[in-house]
Amino acid sequence: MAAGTVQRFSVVGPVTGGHTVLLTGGLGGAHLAPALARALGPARLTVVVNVGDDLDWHGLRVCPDLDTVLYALSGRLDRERGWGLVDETFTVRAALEALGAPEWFSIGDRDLATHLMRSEMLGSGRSLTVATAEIAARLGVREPVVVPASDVPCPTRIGLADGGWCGFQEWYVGMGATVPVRAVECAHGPAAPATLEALLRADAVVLGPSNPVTSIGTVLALDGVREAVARAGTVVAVSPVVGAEPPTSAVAHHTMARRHLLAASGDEDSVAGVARYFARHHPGLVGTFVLDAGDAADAEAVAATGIVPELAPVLDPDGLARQVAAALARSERRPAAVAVPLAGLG
Ligand code: FO1
Repeated sequence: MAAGTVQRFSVVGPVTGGHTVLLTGGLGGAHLAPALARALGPARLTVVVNVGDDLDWHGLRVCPDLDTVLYALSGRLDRERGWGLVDETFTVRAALEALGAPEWFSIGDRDLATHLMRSEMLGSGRSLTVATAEIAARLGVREPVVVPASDVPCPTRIGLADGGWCGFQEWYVGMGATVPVRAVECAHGPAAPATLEALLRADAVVLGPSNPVTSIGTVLALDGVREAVARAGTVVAVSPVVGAEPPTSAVAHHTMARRHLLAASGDEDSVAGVARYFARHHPGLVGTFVLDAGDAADAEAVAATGIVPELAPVLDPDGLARQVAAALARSERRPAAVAVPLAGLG
């Protein structure tokens, strides 16, 4: 558009339908998905989960983020650890170790049943979307619908500061996320059809309080996802950083990882740093950035990115979900953000 030209818009139509997609990683999804389902009504929510952290372990497909979200929705997540099942035992792990197997990745005995069942279903030709729906149903999670971002393996690769490359879990668990990162390679692959369908019928997308690079960025990197998210009109991101409170032990590992991963692209691990990350890497995508009420001093720096800051009690899942739901309802009442230039009117 030439400088000085007045751009006029006609509103295409009101936002209707009220379906929301939560796009998330594991721990952020575990924090927000159950509460957002309560706030919106579970039938009005679809949870799209990152698969970039997935790995093959002793021939089994392990999907940490999907399982963390499903275990949270079924009330079985070990919330202190932040992954796996409550009241878990590790007998198989100890037996594997005794046989000389690499011991850096721990699979619990009951968690193992999930991976066995999923791998069997994938082996018999079912897609990860179908396998996830089956496992969800068996865990008693019928709604919200939980879908993997992709049906095909799209593993995130980590470029280490010393020059080598490794898989995400090798770095995150194997190296304790302590080794500085030079680059992050998000796989470009096909999004699961169910993910694209959910996004295309969504009025709003919430980017969960997950790692912006390896949980959200990995999903946005899949074919067609970024465009489908933008089409939803309302995009609300929740800050994974809460500066006002020291992180709990489950969150501390994620915090260290996030610092290294953001540093790889020259971004800062702070409330405003994450907003700047979205503004820089996904310009124009995020409309509202929800930050913790205790971090109100950062709101101005968030606003400087062009994204509207909104304060909420981020550490209280139900308070956060109510605030996110209110922000979505406000945007639904406004005329649609979708606008087209009216040619010929100057
Ligand atoms: N995280 C760890 O720190 N150590 C582990 O041994 C580990 C095993 C594991 C097994 C199944 C699962 O679903 C998750 C597991 N996680 C473990 C968590 C996982 O590596 C990360 O939290 C996520 O991938 C990062 O979002």
